[in-house]
Amino acid sequence: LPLFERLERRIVDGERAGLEADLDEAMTTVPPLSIINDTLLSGMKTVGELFGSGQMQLPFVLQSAEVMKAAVAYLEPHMEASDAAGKGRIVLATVKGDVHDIGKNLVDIILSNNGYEVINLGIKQPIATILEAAIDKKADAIGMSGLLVKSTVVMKENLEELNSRGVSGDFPVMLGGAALTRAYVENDLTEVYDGEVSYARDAFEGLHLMDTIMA
Ligand code: B1M
Repeated sequence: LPLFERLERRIVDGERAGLEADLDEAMTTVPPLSIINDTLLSGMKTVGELFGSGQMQLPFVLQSAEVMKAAVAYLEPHMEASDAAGKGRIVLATVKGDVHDIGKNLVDIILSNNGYEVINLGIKQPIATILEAAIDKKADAIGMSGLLVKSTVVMKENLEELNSRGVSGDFPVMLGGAALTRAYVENDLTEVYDGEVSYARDAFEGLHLMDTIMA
């Protein structure tokens, strides 16, 4: 297979051996971020479709996720970081009950490489922990990620909790993840939250939103 098809195939097949050599070769022609966005993510999309239609079992999805994570970790040091530093601080977490973290970690990488300080709390984080970190670190915003449909409900509950703790004015909230839609966030969740809440389709929109929040 040609290089980029082979790389995409590696994600789908969960094939780790020789990954770094292929990534090195790919980086001679395109920047690391394009490799992630144009090649690796379309492999993950295929994985999602295969799993969703019952053609792929969970352990294989996990293997694909491991290869995806290894690839992103390998590419990250090669990414261009902006000189701007200290643009703002965000607490980032995958919500309670949800283990998906590849997208959240991409958001972390993009924000960190563009001058933001990211406090990445990891997966399955209850809102109490997220809020505690946000207060403790004097964060400028809270970011929540979640890929399960039930996580969209958790996000709504989290926003209600922030309201009832009286901190909605302190923390603009950015939400993202495959199960969310812009309409749900912009219609239903803005109704719920007394502060600012916005939807990011991908990590770059997340960066753009942070720039807007900090402007
Ligand atoms: Co899961 N899983 N999974 N899974 N998994 C999905 C989400 C699913 C859609 C697959 C499917 O059925 N087609 C489905 C959810 C269905 C639903 O809720 N209706 C599903 C399921 C069912 C499950 C389990 C329940 C399976 C089971 O146990 N029976 C289980 C969940 C356990 C739990 O959470 N409690 C489970 C487990 C797993 C693995 C562990 C095997 C693995 C995760 C490994 C890991 O993350 N460390 C996994 C994977 C890999 C997937 C799919 C295939 C791929 C997800 C991914 O990494 N995509 C996924 C299919 C899909 O999403 N269509 C699926 C790549 C990633 C870069 O995209 O995270 O969307 P994403 O991030 C994007 C944007 O959304 C955005 O930026 C990123 C791009 O730039 N973004 C943000 C994300 N967060 C953001 C936050 C922001 C801003 C932007 O600001 C704060």
